[in-house]
Amino acid sequence: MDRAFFPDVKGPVPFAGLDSDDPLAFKVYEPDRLVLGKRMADHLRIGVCLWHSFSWPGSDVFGSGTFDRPWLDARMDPMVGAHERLDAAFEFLDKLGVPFFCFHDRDVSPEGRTFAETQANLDAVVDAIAGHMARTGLRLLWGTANLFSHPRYAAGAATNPDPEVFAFAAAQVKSMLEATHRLDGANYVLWGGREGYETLLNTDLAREEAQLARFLHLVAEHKHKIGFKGTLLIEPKPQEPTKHQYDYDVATVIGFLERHHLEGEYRLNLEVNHATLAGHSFQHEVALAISHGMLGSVDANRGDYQNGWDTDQFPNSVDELSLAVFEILRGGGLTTGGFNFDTKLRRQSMDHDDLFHAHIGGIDTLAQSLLAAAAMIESGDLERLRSERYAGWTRPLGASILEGQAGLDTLAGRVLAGEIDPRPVSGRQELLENVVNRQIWAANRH
Ligand SMILES: [Mn+2]
Repeated sequence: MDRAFFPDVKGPVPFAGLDSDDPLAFKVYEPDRLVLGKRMADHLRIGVCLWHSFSWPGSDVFGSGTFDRPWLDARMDPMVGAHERLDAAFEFLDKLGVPFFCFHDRDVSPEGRTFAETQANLDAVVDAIAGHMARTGLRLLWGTANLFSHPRYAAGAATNPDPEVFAFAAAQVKSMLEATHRLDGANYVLWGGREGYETLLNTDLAREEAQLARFLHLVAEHKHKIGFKGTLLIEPKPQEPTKHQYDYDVATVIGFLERHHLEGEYRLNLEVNHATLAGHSFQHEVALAISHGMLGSVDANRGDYQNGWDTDQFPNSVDELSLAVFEILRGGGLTTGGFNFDTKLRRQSMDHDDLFHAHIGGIDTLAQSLLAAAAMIESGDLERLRSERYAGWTRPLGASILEGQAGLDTLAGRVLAGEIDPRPVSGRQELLENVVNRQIWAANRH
């Protein structure tokens, strides 16, 4: 495209502070601001996805696209469209001023009549992406392969009853893993796509689990073979598009990985709304992943509590997100991961600038959550109260139990002798909730 797709935005979007009423300025996100001794941008490592924002026309199951995305026009040569899309996407990324982006193979590059043609299309598009990256300084947070849109994947990819589909998916992941390596991606994500089932009447659960484990071993082997240093990530989700997705939630995926000796090769990409759909808080999923050393990256898009599907909305609640960011900071922060906006505009948000308003608001929500979480860490109140709660386990009785010196006989004998007579103590939940709120409300004073 010769002309700008977002002519009304000069870019990069500036930081203007809370007193500014400029809708095209950040109110909180200030990339170079130091938080706990580290740049805000380096804490958050924000990325934008190319699929929902540039490859989705705003369609839903009841209606066709509402967005102006000229490169999606079916009458256009798909490779011409692919390049136009990249021009618009990198104009957006560059003007927004974020460091990272993410993409699926099929969302940037069309499928050809043969796999060889598909591969040639992807190679050409990856060449163009490399050029845009060199020009703008943008980096790839992660790449992934779309193993769910084409009809061949209707019954899953790795878990398909037909091994030819498994083989086709393997070829596609090999290709996209190598493209991600070439673009120096920080991670590679395997989202479960359609790895799940619609009905148990035609499904062999044990067989499908074994197939999925084999697939993930093949991917890890190829990663080492080509020397890719990024992190392999699995993204838990409980349902949609299938009735039951195998990567249900953090606990399920960790159990699966350990059962198949894959826990050393994979970490988790956690999405806010996938936690909601699984019946968990996002804080729970983050805390559980961190407690197992398995947190990889975050998809910051949220759902809607009044419905049960994946709305992929932009984050807008500091109250909720700050608790998850607190867990991340307490766990040492993100390493190769980041906060990706796997987010969709609402279907009526059809102005070009709506894409900016959505991302600016989401990024400011993340930045404010970071400030609140950092204040919770700095005050030390939460850590101190939690440590006090478990203090008995550092004293002789607790230590003797954990170290295996005290069996049931010993413990029962001491209880019988009246040496041990525990008194209930307060969990102080409301006090703790007040501590959190005070830090959220005060975070901007620092
Ligand atoms: Mn996601």
